[in-house]
Amino acid sequence: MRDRLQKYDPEIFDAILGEESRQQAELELIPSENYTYPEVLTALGTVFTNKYSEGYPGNRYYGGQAYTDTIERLATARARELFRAEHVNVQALSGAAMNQAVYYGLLEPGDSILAMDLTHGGHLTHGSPVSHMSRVFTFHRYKADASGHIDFDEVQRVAEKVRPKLVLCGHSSFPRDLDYAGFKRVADAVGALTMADVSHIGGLIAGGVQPNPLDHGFDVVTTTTHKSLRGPRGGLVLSKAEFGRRIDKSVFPGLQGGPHMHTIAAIAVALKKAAEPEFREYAARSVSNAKTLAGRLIERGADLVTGGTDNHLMVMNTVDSFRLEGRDAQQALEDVGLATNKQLVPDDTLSAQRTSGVRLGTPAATTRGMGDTEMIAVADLFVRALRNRGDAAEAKAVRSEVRELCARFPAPGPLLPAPA
Ligand code: DSN
Repeated sequence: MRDRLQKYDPEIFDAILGEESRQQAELELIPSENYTYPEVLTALGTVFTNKYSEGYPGNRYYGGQAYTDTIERLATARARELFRAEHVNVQALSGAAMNQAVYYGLLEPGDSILAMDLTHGGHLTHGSPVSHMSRVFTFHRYKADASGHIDFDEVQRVAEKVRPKLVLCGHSSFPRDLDYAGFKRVADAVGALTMADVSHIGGLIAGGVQPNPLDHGFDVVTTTTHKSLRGPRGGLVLSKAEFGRRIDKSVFPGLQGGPHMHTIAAIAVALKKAAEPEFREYAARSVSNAKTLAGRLIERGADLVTGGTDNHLMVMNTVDSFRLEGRDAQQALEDVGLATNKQLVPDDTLSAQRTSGVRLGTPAATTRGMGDTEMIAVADLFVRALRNRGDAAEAKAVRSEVRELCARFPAPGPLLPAPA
């Protein structure tokens, strides 16, 4: 099959090879990225991509659904069991779509949502002014203090003032555990629904190393499937049974047409993997690796937001640590084969294009099989790259050590060639 693509479209084929080689030779430290399983890649590249399946199992608009129904039923059953959810929707095409589906399904335009401040770890789809969601719903904010603690008396004061219909927690750059019981208390006091977007830590919850908001009585939990969960790109909406019908209708026909059945097949495979005992070890190691990486970075003089991490990610203030804007730090790290992303720090005074920090995490390095020893080595390479920015000989030496480390811990995937 690869031969046919190579012959027919060498430009695309070469780009695929280039990306395979890049992923193999560079170390992925962006906390939202991962290397998925070969079995997931196989399921993605199947004839399910040919099929239209609007509707839900047993109730579709087109014929020929015997096998699509099988995979969607398996995917939903596996997710229900893994996350102890009463209802699951597996059709959202991405994280943005899954969150929109919840807002539109459970709220009315103009309703208020109380969500985390974006520079403190919230997400674009939690009401960033540049997101269409902020034109439809009214977002209000809460923050964490410098240690990552959220003052629930203050959250409650804001909630009593703005009377939100939905209290939303969850993050894309917050390195600390969340107190779900605290959010639930605030929501109950003002009669609001509760939603947690656990996209970053979905795999850590599935692996049993982070609390599950559903166990604390949350109404809705959303998670993407391609981050710590190691599946294909997609979104799950997990909820109490009473909200299932409204959420399903909101996903289809409210927001989307035909679901991507090849992705749903691949999500089902990833969920089967996540239920295996090895996945619990993987999740635990992602967290222990992050703690080791954070500890070593701090020892080497780095300033981490909240002073460390409880999960798989950390945010480094690169201006305070290395007198470098996030944008420049990201570039210096990329030059040596360490992939991170520039990141706003709490109450950042720089723009999102410049930023005062970078975000890094361990899910992908952990998938490669790396442990504490490698995390210490990575922290040291990281610091060398930033301290010696502009020194070409040092950058070359660091790059070569990163490559050597990556070659010893190959990323999974049947199609990946060894790095040059
Ligand atoms: N882009 C994802 C992340 O990096 O956290 C969230 O959408």
